[in-house]
Formats: sequence, C-alpha cells, structure tokens
Amino acid sequence: MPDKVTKGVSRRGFLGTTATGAAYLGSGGGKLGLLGGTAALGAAGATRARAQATGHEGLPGPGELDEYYGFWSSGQTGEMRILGVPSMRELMRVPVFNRCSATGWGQTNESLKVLTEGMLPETKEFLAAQGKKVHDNGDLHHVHMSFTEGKYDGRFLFMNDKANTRVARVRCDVMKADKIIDIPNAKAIHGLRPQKWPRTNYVFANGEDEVPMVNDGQVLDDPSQYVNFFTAVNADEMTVAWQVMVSGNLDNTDADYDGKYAFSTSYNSEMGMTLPEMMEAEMDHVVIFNIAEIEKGIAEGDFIELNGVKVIDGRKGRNKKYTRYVPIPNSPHGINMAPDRVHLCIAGKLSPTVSVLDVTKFDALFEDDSLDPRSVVVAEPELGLGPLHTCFDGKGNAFTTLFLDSQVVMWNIEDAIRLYNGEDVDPILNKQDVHYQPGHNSTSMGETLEADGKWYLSMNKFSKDRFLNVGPLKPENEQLFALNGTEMELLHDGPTFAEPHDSIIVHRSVVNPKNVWDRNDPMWADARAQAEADGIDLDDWQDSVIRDGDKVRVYMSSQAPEFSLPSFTVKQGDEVTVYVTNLDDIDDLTHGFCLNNHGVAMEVAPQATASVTFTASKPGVYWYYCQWFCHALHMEMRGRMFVEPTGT
Ligand code: RUQ
Ligand code: CUA
Repeated sequence: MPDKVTKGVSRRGFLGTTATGAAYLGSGGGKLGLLGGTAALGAAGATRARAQATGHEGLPGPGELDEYYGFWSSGQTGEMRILGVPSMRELMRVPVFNRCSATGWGQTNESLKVLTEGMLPETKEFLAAQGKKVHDNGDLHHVHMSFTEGKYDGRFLFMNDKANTRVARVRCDVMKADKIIDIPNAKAIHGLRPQKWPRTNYVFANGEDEVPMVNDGQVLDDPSQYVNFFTAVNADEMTVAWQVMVSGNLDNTDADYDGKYAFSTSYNSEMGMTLPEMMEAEMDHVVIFNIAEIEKGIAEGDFIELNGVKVIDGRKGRNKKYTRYVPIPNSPHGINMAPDRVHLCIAGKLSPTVSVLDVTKFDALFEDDSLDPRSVVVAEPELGLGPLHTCFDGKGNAFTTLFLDSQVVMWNIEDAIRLYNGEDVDPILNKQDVHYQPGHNSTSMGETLEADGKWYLSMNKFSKDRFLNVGPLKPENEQLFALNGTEMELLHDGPTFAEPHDSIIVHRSVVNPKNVWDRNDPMWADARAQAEADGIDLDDWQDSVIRDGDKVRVYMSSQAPEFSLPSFTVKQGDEVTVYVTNLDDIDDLTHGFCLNNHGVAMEVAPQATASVTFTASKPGVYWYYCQWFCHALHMEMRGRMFVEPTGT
C-alpha cells in the first residue's frame, strides 16, 4: 500500500484571509502582477543615473574602492560571496560546502583536509558507501563575523550548511575556509550566530529537523520520540562545546550584547510532521537559552552524553534553569537583536506582527518560575503580511521585510512600545515596494553596536518579470537603498544567482586580507612536512619526482610563464601527487595547474603550495597547463606528464 499523500493543501484555509492566502502562493499570485515592474524599473534606473550624474557620495566610480565589504551567503550554491557595497560589484566567490572547478576546492589535498578533518565517523562511512570522500553540495544560509565586545573584529566568518548539517569557519586574512565540522545529533543546521559579548567564544547553531534521539532506524514514524538540538560550537577550536535538547524545531537564532542569553525561534512548536500539523497552533515560541546556567549544569554533570557531546535537557517544562519558552505568534522566523542592546525583534511570518522582547527582563524570568513568559514582550506592532527578518539603523529604527506584501517597512521601536502601552501612535515611518518577496535584509554594520544607518539591502527571492527572460529558472533580485533619516532611495537593483540568502555589510576598516600567502601558512603545513620528509627544502627549490612504492610525489614550482618541470614521468597505476609552489611574490599573480583529461585543476595563488592527488590509470602523454591567465605567455605555460604502460 502506498503511503497516503496529502494533496492540494489550501494554504488559504490555514492563513485565514483570502488576501494572505493568495499572496502566499507567491510566484503565481495575482498580487505580483499588480506591482508594475516597468514603472518601478524606470524609476530605479533614473535614480541610479541621477545618483551617478550628481556623483552621489555613496557610489564609487570605476577604479574607486567601496566603503564596505558585503559578505553574502549563497543558499543552495553552498559558497560564500564577497561584494563591494554600495557598488554591489561581486568581488569574490569563496567555495565552502561546494565543489569549485576554478580553485580545486573539494579536490586539492588542502581543501580535502578542511572538508574531512571535522567529519563524524558515521559521515565518512556513509560517504564511502557512496564511493565519495566528501559531500560536494551545501546550503549555506547565514554568514556572520566574529565579535569582540559587540563589534566585528575581522578574524573569522562563520556559516551553516543546512543540507549536510555542518558549520564552517572562513579565515578573514586569506578568505579561505579553514575548519568545517559535522554537528552530531542535530539535523539540518539552519540559524547560526556568533556570541557577541565579551567575544565570540561560541557560535550558536540551530538544528531545524526533528529526528529520534538515537536515529538508527529503531524508531521511525513516532514523532513523540523526536527531539531537536541547539548547539554551541567552540569558535576557537571549532569543536562542539555542548548541546541543549529542546521541544519544537529551531529556525533562526541570535545572541544578546551581554553574553548572557541566546535565543531561537521555532515555527513548529507542535512537532507536526505535515504542513497542516505544523500550522495548527496560533502560537509557536522562542526558546531563551541561559548560557551561564547551561555551563554550570555541564560542570556539575547534569547532562547525558550522546555521540561524544554533553547534552543538557532543556525541553519544555523539564528544567526552567536552562531554557524558557515564550509564546510568539505564529510560526516566527527571523530573530534579530537591536544595537540598543535591549530589544529583540521576532518576525511573525504567518502573523503580521513583530514581537519585541526586552532582554533586560530575561533575568527575572529565570529567577521567578511563576512569571508569565509573555511578560518580556514589550511591543507587538502589526506591520504587514509575511514579516521575515529585521535589521536596524542604530538610531532606534527597525526595517522588517514583508514577504507576502513584497515590501520593506521601516518602523520606530520606541513608538511600537508606546502603542503597545495604549498610546495613540503609529510606529510605521516608511514602506517601500521591493521586487519581489524579500527574505533577509541587512543594514551597514546593522548587527553590531556600530550600526551606522547608511545602507539598506533587500534580498528578494523572486525577480519574475524584472530582467530578460533566461528560461524557467529565473535569477533572484537584490535592491540597495541609501538611507537618509526616514527616507529610502533605491540605488541598485540587480539579479543574483541562487541565492542572495543573507548578508552582512562590514566597514572596510575591519577587514584586512593579505595580498600574498605566507609560505609557512598552516594551509601548506602538510605539503611542507611531506617535502621535508622527502628531503626537499621548499624554500631552496629542488624539482623532484619521488617514488615511494606505487606512490609518486612530484614537486615543482611555477613562476610566470613557466613551470619548473617541463615534463615528468610516472607509471600506469601510480598514485600521483603534484605539489606546485607559486614562487611569484606579486599581487594578483595566481597560477593554476590543470591536467588534461584527468579532471584535475587547482588554483596556486602567490607563495602558496597547493597539491592534488590522482591515479595515472591511462598510459600516454598528457599536457598540464596553467589555467589562471598570468602572463603574455600564459598559453605557453604548460608541460607534459608521461604515463608509461605497466610492464615497461
Ligand atoms: S532563513 S529568508 Cu534560512 Cu535565513 Cu529567513
Ligand atoms: Cu601561470 Cu597562467
């Protein structure tokens, strides 16, 4: 008997109102058609032209540098991207969870080490059964920088992989991932935020999907036995510090500016397994985690150990020391701490409201069991349909995306509190149409104590009719607004490939990457150690082909426009590792090593020593070449690998 399939679920029915229901269907909704693409594009184009003509201070001209770095997640592409803001020029793509053809990420020995070092044994076994070493996809939703005392400190960027339950760290000095870890017990890491105060000791990560506590197939369709995990990652060591078992699933997360609490939204407090079940309750919740109490509980042994991780029981009604559950309408999604250090804004998604919580009231909530958890709610303004995420200008105002309305609403937090207290005020300051269906938004430095209120970015899930038709798969769209008091001026409107999920906008004074690698960078430590073991001093160059049984190690250097080895010889069936050191010590002089018909290619940036391993299974002559354009004689930068047939 096939499983019963629930067909044709009417969201309209669940959402209550006709307008909401229709708009929720998104791409098919008539509402979108009503938003005049042509008129709006014309206005945006004119604005941009005007801004450029008048030399708007924010828009750098050709050759001029941007004032901000934008760090973008790419959703299902699995990479991190770097843009210049406000120009919105894409500057770099940093592969993290994805396989990258250009750089060899996912193939070089250096990247494979990063990708496999933090892997659980069960993942290794699983991948081996698929004939693979690593996952080559990821779903990177959230990128956030490390903090010191509530400000970005330019050390690391942290990010999640929802697809394969991982957390990664990117070094800001070289803009490469240096640690990727599997998170045990939890499934589908979604929300992720670093601790803001006193510094990023922890990175908090939400598990979105509920599964049996021991997920070995003994329990299957019995949701009463499903649990979910909130994880604290030790940010310095990139290991799991502890986990908290919770009720309901976990969506997004954030942390306060005092180092006391972290908090996560749950859209499925019902622990439902089907859409109707998940949408049953009018109220879901936010879970507040008391960090000091959890650390104390761990120290005192009040935990169970599960897959090597200390797990605290923070389920609803179990132990109010560790967690409190505050009811929030209705399937809440985004959770954003305001730079005023006090107000936490939780977007209602299926409720048109944003719930504002006062974090200074959380101490009392944990001290007094009898307090109504809702006593920490100080405002709940109705802002529009489908509120998803909120960001801040540092001047007491918030911006919330309205997915269903295809708008951003700018509102004042204090006015929302006065309204909640019965005063006759309208907290809404401005509403702007965006195109279309915004998810995340961000403001310059907006998630730090240095929020400067200069730029607002809307990351829109649909572009629909806004660009030339490129087939059934359309790009997404991003729109950048200049902020001036309560005015918002659209200055950029442009497509992005899957997907401008989330971003942070960081002042360039915080970020100082290197121009060339350090020869001794930890990234090349294994290669250098192997060279030393082979009697080769990489600083005093020797070209060498070392045979070690049926393993062959080939050492060569690259200096425009030549490889130091014009050819090398191996035998059929040898496992060959090629090490290339780029001796060029000049900005932007990257070489590559690409071996014909072997699926082998890697980037070798200035002063790097990159390596790649493959089996020379087919006899013949194979050219290798430099695949990063480096010199007028770049085409000539090539050499031959001779593979002798077995038996010669
Ligand atoms: S969540 S669109 Cu993956 Cu960032 Cu709200
Ligand atoms: Cu070296 Cu192209």
